[in-house]
Amino acid sequence: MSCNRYVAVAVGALLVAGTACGQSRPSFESLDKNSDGLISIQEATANDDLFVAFKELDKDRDGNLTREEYAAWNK
Ligand SMILES: [Ca+2]
Ligand SMILES: [Ca+2]
Repeated sequence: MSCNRYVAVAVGALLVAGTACGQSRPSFESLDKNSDGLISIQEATANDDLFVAFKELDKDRDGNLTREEYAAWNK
């Protein structure tokens, strides 16, 4: 009984850790809310990691990420 309980807790912790690490990046489409083919800084705020990386990824500094600019982060 107590052993099963321990396993359940361990599995639960792994699930939480996997979610917190966000191992799969969101798709370009899911971030491009208005479907204009660009991720604006406003759209990037939906993802904390992307928001932090935004300035670095926005190579031409136009305030938007193209699909190519986003791909540099998405690897
Ligand atoms: Ca957009
Ligand atoms: Ca750009």
